[in-house]
Amino acid sequence: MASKPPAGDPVQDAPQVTPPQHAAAGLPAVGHALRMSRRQMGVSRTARTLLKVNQKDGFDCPGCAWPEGDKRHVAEFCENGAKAVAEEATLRRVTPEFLAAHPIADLATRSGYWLGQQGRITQPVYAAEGADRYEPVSWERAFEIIAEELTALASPDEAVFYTSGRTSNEAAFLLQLFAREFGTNNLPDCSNMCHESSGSALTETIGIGKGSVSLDDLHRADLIVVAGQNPGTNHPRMLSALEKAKASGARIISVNPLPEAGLERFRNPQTPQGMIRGAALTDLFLQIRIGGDQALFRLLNKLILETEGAVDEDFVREHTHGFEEFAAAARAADWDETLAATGLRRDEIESALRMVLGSRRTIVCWAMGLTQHKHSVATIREVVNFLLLRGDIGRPGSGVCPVRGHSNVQGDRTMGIFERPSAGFLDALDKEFRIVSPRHHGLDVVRAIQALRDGKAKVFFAMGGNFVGATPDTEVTEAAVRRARLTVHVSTKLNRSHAVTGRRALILPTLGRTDKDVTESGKQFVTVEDSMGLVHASRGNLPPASPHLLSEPAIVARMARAVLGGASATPWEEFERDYATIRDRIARVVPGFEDFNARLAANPGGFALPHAPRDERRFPTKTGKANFTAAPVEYPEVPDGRLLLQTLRSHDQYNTTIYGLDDRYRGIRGGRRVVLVHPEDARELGFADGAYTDLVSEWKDGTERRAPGFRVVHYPTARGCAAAYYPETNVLVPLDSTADVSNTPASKSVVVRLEQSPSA
Ligand SMILES: Nc1nc2c(c(=O)[nH]1)N[C@H]1C(S)=C(S)[C@@H](COP(=O)(O)OP(=O)(O)OC[C@H]3O[C@@H](n4cnc5c(=O)[nH]c(N)nc54)[C@H](O)[C@@H]3O)O[C@H]1N2
Ligand SMILES: Nc1nc2c(c(=O)[nH]1)N[C@H]1C(S)=C(S)[C@@H](COP(=O)(O)OP(=O)(O)OC[C@H]3O[C@@H](n4cnc5c(=O)[nH]c(N)nc54)[C@H](O)[C@@H]3O)O[C@H]1N2
Ligand SMILES: [Mo]
Repeated sequence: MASKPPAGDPVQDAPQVTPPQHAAAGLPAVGHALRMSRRQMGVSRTARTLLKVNQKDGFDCPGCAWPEGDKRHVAEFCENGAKAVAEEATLRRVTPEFLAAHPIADLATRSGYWLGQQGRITQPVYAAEGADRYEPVSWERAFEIIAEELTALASPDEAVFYTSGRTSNEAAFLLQLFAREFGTNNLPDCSNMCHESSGSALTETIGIGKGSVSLDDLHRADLIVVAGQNPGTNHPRMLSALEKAKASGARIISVNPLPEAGLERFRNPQTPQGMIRGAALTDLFLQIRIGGDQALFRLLNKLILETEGAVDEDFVREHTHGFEEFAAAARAADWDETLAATGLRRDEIESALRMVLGSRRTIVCWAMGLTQHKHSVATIREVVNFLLLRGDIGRPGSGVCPVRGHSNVQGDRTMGIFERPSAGFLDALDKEFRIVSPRHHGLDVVRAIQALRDGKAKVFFAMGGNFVGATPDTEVTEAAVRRARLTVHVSTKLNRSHAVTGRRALILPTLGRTDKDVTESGKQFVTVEDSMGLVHASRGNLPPASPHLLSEPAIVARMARAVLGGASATPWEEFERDYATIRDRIARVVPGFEDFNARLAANPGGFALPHAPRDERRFPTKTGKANFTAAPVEYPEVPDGRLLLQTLRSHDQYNTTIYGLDDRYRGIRGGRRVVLVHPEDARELGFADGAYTDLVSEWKDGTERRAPGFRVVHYPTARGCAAAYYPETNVLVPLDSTADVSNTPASKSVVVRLEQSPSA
């Protein structure tokens, strides 16, 4: 299997390489953001829009899920937030004329970057069976087509409803309600590829699948461990929190195979001294081998157990379960094995231990570097063991901090976007709407692809996102989606998924976060939940990209009426007219949202959802306690002559949305087909810096997958490891290579060999 760079694309991929930087943000970042914004939006729209980002009367930044502090700056956004806003608020437009001139086969030759640059989609469009291009269609007809296909299914479980994490609470609540009234729990979401491993591990060990810290906790911590995360690019506003924590004496350990500029030094663009000098952030950099984290935390746990007085015995006795079994496993941890698994030196781990023992309040933050491996759930359980040992959950200044991706991915899950909902949630939903939700589990992302591939799923509906662009095993996935009878994408911008269609295909254009949303009953707002469980309103203020757009809640409501017709007693029309009526129902179904509308009105900055472990050291697990666990230690085995590849984000992208071709902090410009390899490994494998290679992944069933034409960059990553950008490398990730328990694609551990490109 091989994937070629897109052929019809005028954008040249010609990477230029300079040494990586050692600090993030500062003046260049601000300038870069404003240039990109002006190019997309012009000067006055840029000013009008950016001043509303993350303000109490403005909209929630469509970038990451990092929370806003209570004292907001006039400019409460970061470089990459500004890029996310510009991408959505752009003045460029994809019109029916554009789609008439570009058949679907032509769109399929274009890169994601080119597709995104064409602008906002302005009208609903349809590709009929056998048609070679999209044509305008009325909204009414579009919903009829969906109804035709959904009602023709042999079972509701032949339909799949995917959600990406930008969808508001209101739209997400309606979508899951519709799916369940229709009769399926097939509600996969981007979370299945993202923090599912965190959710699985945390639910089992502390009883709730969300982080336990607030911004204030971060500011008060003694020690912050940042493992498997690149906040300088993906959560830039987190750097301000780390800077503040450091100023009050916190220390920071970074655990990462790459030295990431943002974690080294931060030049805060919101303070004059920050712009000039900046603050050093990392005190200890543990340059770990990919996948070595479970071994590292296991050994630290053993060392804590062996240190007199280091364990918080009162906490362990009163609040935890399973200590003995865990302690026996931890005591068996082996130095040599750990050094081999992590690639670290003994003195580095000893320094880390000293910092841990010297801290009374420790927080561990993590993202995709911990969640996208085969043994990710076991790794995060070990992180929980580490915090439980010292009583670091449910105490100010300490706790677990999985840093979420999409701006409302956490809220969507809270609203019931989940293929394995709890019985309690479904009972409440059924009671409120007098329906009978299916109780059997639905399909997650990987299982949905398998079902499409095997002809068991026939209608694919996506509320946002870029399903074929973001999922693994691109060729398998694209072939699977092409088998569908109908594909429907609710989207703001064009992407790869619009070029990979079922027998019939619809694109339904929708309002984004920045767009004003006015219905018969007046101006509407929506709500979101950030990474720390704070719920707040989001109000767009720009005239919509086109008069033909519908909001996401309106699209779900109209689809529901078309599909369910008189069989549904749910007041879909009322929901479409007035989102407050949706919130009234959320208040009665979802715990923590009691008096939702009133609390929003009383708290313009938002309110915090309850979190039993954080608030009262209560752990709603099966044992009623916080659970220690004792999984065997795992780490990836890499055959000789092979590298372990992680697929990650550049500085100029938001997942599959490519803003530009630079990865400034890593010193890469003008191209994305690069592979970062340690100079010694590259030399051993016979690749000079600047040589071109194909990446060939090897999977245990003997299959190989190829991504051709990557420029080798000699780069200071951990030995034996390599890094290249997603989504170009998704073609290398086997569909069956997933995390145990969470089933998340293992896109951070792909065994590859380098093969000289025939063309080079
Ligand atoms: N600007 C921007 N912001 C974003 C996004 C974006 O694409 N662009 N995406 C959003 C989304 S959906 C998400 S989920 C987050 C993603 O945020 P991140 O998780 O920061 O994103 P990645 O680029 O995948 O980076 C993974 C990091 O983990 C490290 N890593 C890889 N493997 C390992 C390992 O085995 N162990 C350790 N300790 N570290 C490892 C990598 O070197 C890298 O620093 O960001 C969100 N915010
Ligand atoms: N190899 C590899 N694969 C990965 C990852 C990785 O690290 N490596 N990361 C994974 C992760 S963490 C995630 S979260 C997924 C992301 O998977 P997705 O969420 O599916 O992908 P995105 O690229 O964020 O989706 C972008 C599209 O969303 C649409 N969109 C943007 N705003 C809106 C809106 O307001 N409403 C609607 N309806 N549509 C909108 C636009 O059409 C845009 O093209 O990818 C995963 N895939
Ligand atoms: Mo994500």
